[in-house]
Amino acid sequence: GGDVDSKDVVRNVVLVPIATIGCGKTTIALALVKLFGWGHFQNDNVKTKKGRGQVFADTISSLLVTNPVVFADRNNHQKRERDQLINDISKTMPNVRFVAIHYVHDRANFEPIRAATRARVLSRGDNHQTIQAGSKDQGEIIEIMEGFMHRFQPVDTSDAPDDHFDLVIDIDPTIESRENLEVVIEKLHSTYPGLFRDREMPTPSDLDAAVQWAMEYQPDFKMD
Ligand code: IDP
Repeated sequence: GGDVDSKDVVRNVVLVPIATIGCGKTTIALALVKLFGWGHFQNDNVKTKKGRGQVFADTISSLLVTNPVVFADRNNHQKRERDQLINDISKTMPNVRFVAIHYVHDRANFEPIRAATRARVLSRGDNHQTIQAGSKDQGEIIEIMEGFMHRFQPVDTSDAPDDHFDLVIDIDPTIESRENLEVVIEKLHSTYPGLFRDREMPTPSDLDAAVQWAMEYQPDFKMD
């Protein structure tokens, strides 16, 4: 919210992915970090057991002090999680714009989504924040992924909490992260040109390189 026109927004933007495991959230987040130096925090780096949601939200709020845009990297696949994140951040930072990065999950498209996300997660061994594929059997991983698919609640801006989103960017979990990254940057640029002021926009080969770098990045924290 806030009274400032979108065109004049230069900071305090939180990117909220709405996704399931293997959609490419972390890949896009890391590519944005590489291209623009924005902030990024992964839920699995919250090392406490109690009050994890609050710690996650507080970390995003604190990153907004030094980063104009912060990527809140968790699935946020249920309205309850979106509500908690938006409320807890808004308590400490009243003028934040929340942007949904909505990996659209139509029921009719579940089979292609399963095929794409499973292929990514199962083929990449230990390179994942939530699932270290090497440490679990495939059936177990698929069950965890199915749980997220089953609980997924699409964005509905006609009602709370999703009516708090300033912008919803729909992307497709079955296509390459390179293409989704381009859609995200184009939408952000057209809605909030002030976030990109005083800088050259990345070229197609910059986008290629950023996604390549993101896919080679190894997470530094493992859950056991
Ligand atoms: P998530 O954060 O939504 O769970 P990521 O960790 O970004 O998903 O991606 C899951 C796996 O798929 C990672 O190993 C990542 O490197 C890989 N990946 C992401 N996007 C692509 C793509 O466009 N093509 C091939 N592999 C990809």
